[in-house]
Amino acid sequence: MSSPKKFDLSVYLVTDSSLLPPGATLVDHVLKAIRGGATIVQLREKKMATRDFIKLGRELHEATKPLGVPLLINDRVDVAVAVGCEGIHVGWDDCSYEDARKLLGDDKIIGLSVSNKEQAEKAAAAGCDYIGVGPLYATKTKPDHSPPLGTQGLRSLLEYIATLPGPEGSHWGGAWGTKVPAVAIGGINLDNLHHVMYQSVSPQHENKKYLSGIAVVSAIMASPEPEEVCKKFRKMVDEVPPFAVRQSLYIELGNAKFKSIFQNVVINRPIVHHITNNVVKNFSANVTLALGASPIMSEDMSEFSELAAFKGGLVLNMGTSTREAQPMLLAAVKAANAHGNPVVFDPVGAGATSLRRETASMVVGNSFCDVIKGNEQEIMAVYGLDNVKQRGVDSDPAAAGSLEHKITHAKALAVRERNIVVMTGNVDIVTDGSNVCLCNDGHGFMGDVTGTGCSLGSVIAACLAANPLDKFVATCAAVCAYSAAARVAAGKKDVHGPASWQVAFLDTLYQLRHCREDAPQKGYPWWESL
Ligand code: 3NM
Ligand code: MG
Repeated sequence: MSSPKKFDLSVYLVTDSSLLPPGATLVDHVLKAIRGGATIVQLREKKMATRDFIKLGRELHEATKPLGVPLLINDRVDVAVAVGCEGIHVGWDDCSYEDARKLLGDDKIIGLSVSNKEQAEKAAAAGCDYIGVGPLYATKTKPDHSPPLGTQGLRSLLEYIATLPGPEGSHWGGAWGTKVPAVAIGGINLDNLHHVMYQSVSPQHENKKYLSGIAVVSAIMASPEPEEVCKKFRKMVDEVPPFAVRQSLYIELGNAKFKSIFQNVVINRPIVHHITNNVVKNFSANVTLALGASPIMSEDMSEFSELAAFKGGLVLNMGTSTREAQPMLLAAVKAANAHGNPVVFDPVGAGATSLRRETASMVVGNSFCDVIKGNEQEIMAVYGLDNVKQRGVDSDPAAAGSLEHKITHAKALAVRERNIVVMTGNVDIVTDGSNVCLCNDGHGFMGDVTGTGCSLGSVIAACLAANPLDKFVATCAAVCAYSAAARVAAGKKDVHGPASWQVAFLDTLYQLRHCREDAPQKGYPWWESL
């Protein structure tokens, strides 16, 4: 029986000498990577003659051994035996785990690749020392790779792995799945590392399985600065990502708290960067201004990073988006993520066309969205259910389920994404996966004025940006106050239809900013109806 081994998978460097920048040599490059923080190295040379492979392995092992960084060999047990290094990594066309164990003995590290449930089961039955799960994203580094898992596929595979007991009587004690160290591999770079680590686990899920680290080829091997890159990888693997601001420990709802959320908008005047559809740009900008926040509409990638450096938030609404715009949308979210600015994603019509599905899945799969806001059909489309029915961008009432059914779906998406989901409808649902806040219907005029649904995204983004430690409450306050303002506006005496209501609605939202603790309640009656 093999025993548990001590090794650190935080930054797992897999080599590929064909990617080295001009003038670099493999051993020197790997040493620089180790100096930067690479914790384990796999020598992966697919095209090298056996004798050269062994020679290179020996040379590399001489360098890594004194540093205490394990060296593993890809595919080739014979090379590992000759080199005398710490272990191997094998896939399903290579030497089997059992044969490799026989050849290497109990002390060596043996890792297996896992890309699906079936391989996970086999790896569990073998009780291997660690697993490499991938490919996470499509990657040119491994031309023959299986279909990419994406963060969602990775998460569900990890959750499945967590349920696998492992071999009977082994040192894993029937808990191989929760204990076995796992790294993700495939297309991982400094740009996506944070959300890969953060979203690979759903904290509320009972079969929790965390990644121990990430495995990287090109982002390190092709870099002219392997030490710098590894330093960043090492730091980022352990840190809490900038977008993952903690929720305060207790959740306080109620009028006083809600008022302070809006007061903070006026005090902080966050910049709300909008990438939104052409129909609602003007209205959304006015709604943002009414609250005391500062709207900016930009669709030029070259300024996203500068915009994200301001204290603010991002509204990403894919309403009239095009295929060509996809990289631009993603760049905006990435810039916001990198600065910790909250992102409100509005997957307008997500289930209606394949372009919209694709755009939504690209955004959700490659970035972190603090809030996903949509109607029931859109939320279900993002969740990936097959039976999503959508007519244009309006929900199909015939497909709508009970409130309980809606809450279940909204929660499931929030759990999966580790974020907040707002499902709009007759009753608006706000959930972070465990807490649920229900807000009553706004007013019928909302359906008669275009942009009222989309501009809720602006209000949420402004509230989140101004209240970063209270994301859930800020979202609840935004959603509740928005519908309350719609009702209050409809009751104003000069309101006779959608046009006059729209004007009164902006006025009512504007009044939210004057709502101070010490202000007389008279004149601000919507607070009483929250
Ligand atoms: N194995 P990069 S993906 C070696 O899915 C390897 O098992 C994979 O390279 C798997 O970091 C992969 O350059 C290549 O994308 C990863
Ligand atoms: Mg292999």
